[in-house]
Amino acid sequence: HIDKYRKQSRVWVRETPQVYAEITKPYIDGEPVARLQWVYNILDGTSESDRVVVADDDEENGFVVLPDFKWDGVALDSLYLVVIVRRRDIRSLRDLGSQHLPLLKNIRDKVEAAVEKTYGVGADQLRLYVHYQPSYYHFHVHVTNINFEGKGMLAGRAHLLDSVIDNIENIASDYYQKASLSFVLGSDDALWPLLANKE
Ligand code: M7G
Repeated sequence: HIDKYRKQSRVWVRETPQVYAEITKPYIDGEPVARLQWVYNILDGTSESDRVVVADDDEENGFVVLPDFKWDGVALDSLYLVVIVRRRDIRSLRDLGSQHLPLLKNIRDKVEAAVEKTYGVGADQLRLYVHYQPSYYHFHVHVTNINFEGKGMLAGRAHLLDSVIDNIENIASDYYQKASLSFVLGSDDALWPLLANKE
């Protein structure tokens, strides 16, 4: 976490589907499963079970919502929750297709309703988005108050859940397999030696 905010060299990377297939995907597939242990502990209920805001137990379309580490749990203006999906086969935005629309819409509908009920913050006060690249390759959605502004929502990293749903539903079901996705890469990132200064 500290590494992320340290001064480091940064480059803009445009990841074509070919670069994803040849470089990024093999890297993701080779990541040690142990990096996701904290996620599995939350899904199994062995950690943070007392902090769960709302959970849906459906194996395909279910998820667990809890306060993100980045939130103090008190100041609603900086409300920050993380939605972790139950299924373990979606590594990132790149894997999403029309078969996941029920999951994505389920998250949008139920999380908005639960946040209103639990915190009194309405759906029109929330920003729901996913990161590409994320730090952890198990699909999750960030939920923040629109008044909260942080590096995590900069263009080139944050993809709005509304737009993700719309792109898949109305543009192409394989939108995220065909798109070139651009992001900033830092020299401390594990992908740096693989993706920086290519071409
Ligand atoms: P990300 O987009 O993969 O990476 O989001 P980022 O950290 O660069 O934004 C993962 C999110 O999960 C971040 O918002 C983290 O703060 C949050 N997070 C990470 N861990 C290890 C935990 C945890 O153990 N518990 C909770 N509640 N949140 C975590």
